[in-house]
Amino acid sequence: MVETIVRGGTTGDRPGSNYDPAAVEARWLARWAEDRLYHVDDATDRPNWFALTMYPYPSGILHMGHWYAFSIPDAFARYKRMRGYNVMFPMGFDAFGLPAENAAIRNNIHPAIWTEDNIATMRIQFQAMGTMIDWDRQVASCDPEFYRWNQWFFLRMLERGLAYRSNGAVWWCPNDQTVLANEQVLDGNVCERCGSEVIRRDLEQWYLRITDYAEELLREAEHLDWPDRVKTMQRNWIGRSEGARLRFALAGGQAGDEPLEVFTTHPETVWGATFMVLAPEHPAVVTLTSAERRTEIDAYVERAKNETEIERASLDESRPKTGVFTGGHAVNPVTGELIPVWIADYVLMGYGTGAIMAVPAHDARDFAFARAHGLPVRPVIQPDGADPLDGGSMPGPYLGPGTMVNSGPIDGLRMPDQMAAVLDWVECNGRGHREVTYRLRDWLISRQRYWGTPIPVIYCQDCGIVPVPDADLPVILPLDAEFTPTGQSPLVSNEAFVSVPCPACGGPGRRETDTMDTFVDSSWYWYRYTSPHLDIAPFDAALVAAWTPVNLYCGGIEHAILHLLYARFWTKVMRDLRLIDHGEPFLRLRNQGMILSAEGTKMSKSRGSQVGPDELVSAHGADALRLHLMYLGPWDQGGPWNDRGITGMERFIRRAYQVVEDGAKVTPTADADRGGEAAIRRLTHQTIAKVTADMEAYQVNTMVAALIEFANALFAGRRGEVAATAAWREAVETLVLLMAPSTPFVAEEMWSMLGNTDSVHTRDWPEANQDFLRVTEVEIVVQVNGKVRDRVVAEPGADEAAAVTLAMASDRVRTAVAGKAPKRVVYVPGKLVNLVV
Ligand code: ANZ
Ligand code: ZN
Repeated sequence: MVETIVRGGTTGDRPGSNYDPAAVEARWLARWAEDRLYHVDDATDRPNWFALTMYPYPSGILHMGHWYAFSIPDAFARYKRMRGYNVMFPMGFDAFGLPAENAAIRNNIHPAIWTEDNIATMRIQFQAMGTMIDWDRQVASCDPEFYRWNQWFFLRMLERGLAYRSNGAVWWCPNDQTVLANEQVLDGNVCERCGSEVIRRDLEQWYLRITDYAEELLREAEHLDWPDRVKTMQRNWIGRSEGARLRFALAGGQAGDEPLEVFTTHPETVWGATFMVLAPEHPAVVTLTSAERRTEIDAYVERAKNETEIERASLDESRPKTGVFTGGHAVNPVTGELIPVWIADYVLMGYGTGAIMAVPAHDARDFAFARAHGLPVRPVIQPDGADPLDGGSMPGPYLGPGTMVNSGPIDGLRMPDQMAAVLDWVECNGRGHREVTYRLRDWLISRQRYWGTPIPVIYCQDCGIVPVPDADLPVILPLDAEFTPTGQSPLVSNEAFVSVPCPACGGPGRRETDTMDTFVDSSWYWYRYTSPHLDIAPFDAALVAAWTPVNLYCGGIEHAILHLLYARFWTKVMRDLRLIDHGEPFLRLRNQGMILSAEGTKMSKSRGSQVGPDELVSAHGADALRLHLMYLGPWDQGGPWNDRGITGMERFIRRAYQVVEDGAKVTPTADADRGGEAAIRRLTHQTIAKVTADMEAYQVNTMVAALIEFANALFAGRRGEVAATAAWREAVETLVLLMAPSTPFVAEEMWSMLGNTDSVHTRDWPEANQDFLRVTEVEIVVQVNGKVRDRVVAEPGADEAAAVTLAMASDRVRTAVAGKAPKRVVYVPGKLVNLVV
């Protein structure tokens, strides 16, 4: 794209030597604050645009990853502002949670003070980064004015049965001494917070009924402009399965025994169900177990408890299929046969009904189990054109399509095509009913830790669980707690907090001492930016209507499931509470990749591979670092860190600065054509078009490349004749405008050097004029008898006659034609002319 505008520009001193990044940045920081340049009004004559970036946890330091995650979305937000939108780019702090508490314990300082100090430091760092954050809108989740609304939402959910208390097996992190939600357990058994191996414990906990929204969460994700991999991860996490619930009566059971229910995705195979398997934790195990099998069963149950879900759910064929016969039997509901009931760890209590009908002929794990324990295998789906399957000798299960056999009334049906007929048969004959099952579990929100939102309920001996009345909110987290982890909430020992009268009867009550998962805070925090200090509601409905849903949400892929799923759930609940009118919070999501250490590993403080931005900023300026991060590669991919490129970015800025410095000295003469004008105009408008398209596509690396090319071309021509034209002036101004989102400080400086008294950040984005983009000449290859002889320059629309005339004007063509008249002419318009002589 680079064109040589004018030859003969002189270089002179070191380019841009008057540029002093530290002075420029300090000057404009002060000036912007004075002018309240980043203050956002709620209503202007411009359309609102909500640019949100996942709020950080107040660690106290903005490291390179933060710069990557925030400065680039800041450039998008600035770009949108210049495109005519009233842009809000707010910031807050995810201030509750274990990291603050753990750090506070380590440093022997109260989490509240630690957090507050860190927020103050980080605000300054955010400003130094050159972000257009409106700090008047800051929220911090540990602030009672914020978390009281967590409590208020919780009470609304409690009223609607969306919050409930339940006993069950939960994940416990022995290191953090708290329970975790399923989503916070990675790879089946690792604590998302600290990396320790988690264990199962039976505890009574608070849950939110996210499963009520499973179908909607699944369906509506399809329409979002989100990266596909995030949508896929959510789809898999929700894990929808269609099938049937079937009932198996217990054999010889006393009257009143509940039948065993199973969830199956293959109800057609019920004629082939030759045994059943229960999860070891299944409540029916106790009733079914015969006296002589009790010891063995108990031992197995005990053993299974200490296995992780991931081990148990493993599809690995080589994993031994252990299990124990209970001694009890059930009745196959279609054959009437008695079939043995086993327990085995590969059946999970948390999925379906915790019991399965085993069809070894058509299921891999059931097959392995049957072979290991000598149980019968009965094929019921026959593959086309093969010998009839034989249960005794088949080497493995048959999982493909085929025709039903040995299956009474459904014999002959084609599978899977006629599944609907099977389901109809099951329902009409009272054997069960259609069912959809999800892997998604309800969200466990109670935590036995200090630094979080108190759950606003009071336990009373007479009244049970009593919600704290709205008027008594917030339930303030006492600051005088002993917060060392003990496995119980530290609030338990805080008598003043715990002992309160029951709001219903006035008798003695005890407060809930668990706190909420901090993912509650991040499930709705962005709504609060619209009215951060409102004290009569979580947010102002009219302002929320004016600003949400969020137009662009940026953040890390690591939140693909946890935060983004919870946030979608919360939004749907708020819609059902009629607080908002939409059910999806983030219309467009973009994930940045991760900046890795130079070796390509995750940057880690402990391994010393973390690189801080401070030295680079003081050596090259914040603008150069912003550019460097943009230029590292595609933003959504990230990559290994290197700082080699940053000097190149600084050089680019200095050249641009020099171009502006020189340009500012020239008063453009009217519009005498100095030859280079058309070319400079074209380059200017080509660059506008390219940078605009890249910004729209969030392709910052190629955008920076286009800026560099443009600046280089202007630098080369800056002291030539064309530099005195109006076209040149436009080019220089355009360069500054196009740089404004990426390098906000130096762009502002250069803008003022050009004699402007307003801020470049309030200017309109330049528009590419198609007239200047038009190609004014084309090169036509001239062949004589198919052999290339020359190239000629023509007007873009040149016809055959014009092309031949131009061709014949060439000496080399005339020599090749040797005076003969062409017999035939082949002309590819604008590209090639072949003279056949
Ligand atoms: C009989 C059957 C026959 C099955 C067959 C499969 C193939 P997805 O697709 O993941 O939903 N299952 C049900 N509940 C289970 C549990 N709690 N633990 C372990 N396995 C369980 O899987 C559904 C299938 O997984 C169900 O369908 C059941 O086995 C098994 F030829 O039932 B099937
Ligand atoms: Zn009471």
